Amino acid sequence: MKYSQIHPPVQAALSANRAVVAFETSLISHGLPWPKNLETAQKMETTAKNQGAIPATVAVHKGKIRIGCDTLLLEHFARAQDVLKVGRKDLSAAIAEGRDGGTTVSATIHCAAAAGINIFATGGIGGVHRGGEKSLDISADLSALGRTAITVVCSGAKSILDLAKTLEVLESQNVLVIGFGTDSLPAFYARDSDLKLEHRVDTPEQAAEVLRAHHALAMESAVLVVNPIDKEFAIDWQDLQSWTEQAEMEAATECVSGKALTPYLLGRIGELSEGRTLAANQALAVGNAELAAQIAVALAAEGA
Ligand code: PSU
Ligand code: MN
Repeated sequence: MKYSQIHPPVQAALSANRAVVAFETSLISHGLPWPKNLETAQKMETTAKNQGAIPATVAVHKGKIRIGCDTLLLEHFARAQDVLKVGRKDLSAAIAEGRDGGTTVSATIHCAAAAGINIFATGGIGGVHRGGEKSLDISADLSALGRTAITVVCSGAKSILDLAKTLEVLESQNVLVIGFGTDSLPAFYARDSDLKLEHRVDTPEQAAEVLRAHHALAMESAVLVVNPIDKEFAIDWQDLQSWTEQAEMEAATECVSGKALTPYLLGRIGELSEGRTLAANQALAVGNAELAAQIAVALAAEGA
């Protein structure tokens, strides 16, 4: 295809109706620093393979959408400094300009679903920023989730956000949120928020059952399977709040806004926590890759 290229192992798995899990590249190019970013991307891919699924990391490379990256390309996106943060709306321009782009959740799910992939995993989705009712800084991830039939395995929305408002917008967007082994919304680096969920599953097979119904009903929106971070890596909510408030104040002083805000806050909180949030981000992203692969395998087993 002129605009996109499917990596041969991904194409083979799709043709044979075998399990495939999509991953994003913005997490690599904008979410985590070198070399933690490459290590995380590789661990996500290896973990998916160990569960019997084929990983398909999505990116824009020299103006072409890649569905699946080889090791060299992953390293390129982890090292390069001039990679565009590509949301869904930016895809067409990035292609026409021949750019390299790290795709966010909104762009990745669009490309993955178009290629026939029905599961995607990441760390945490974007959402409504604190004070979003005034700034209107609401991630394009939310509206994209409302109009893309795909399953997203994540640890909720990033803890730098207003999680209650994010959950409200997900509801308005018709996005089903299911707790995996939990009754409340995970808070990214922290295991728990005080926000209760209406739906819960405890096994990949139970999740696959919900997804079969979702597909049979031809739903056009996403299903969010929210998976808490491993206890061993979880960070205390109060610590997170104080780092986040400090990072928010510094962002305001330095006039950081728009696309640059999320990467700035994540980076600054990584420094303030002396790397603990980076280790946590890696652990939760790899945990989500594992669960997504298990669900994909369960779906493929009985034919989605
Ligand atoms: N998950 C992570 N780290 C990240 C992201 C997800 O663990 O950096 C990225 C995703 O690409 C998500 C984006 O779509 O952050 C949200 O950015 P914004 O708030 O600007 O929409
Ligand atoms: Mn934003």
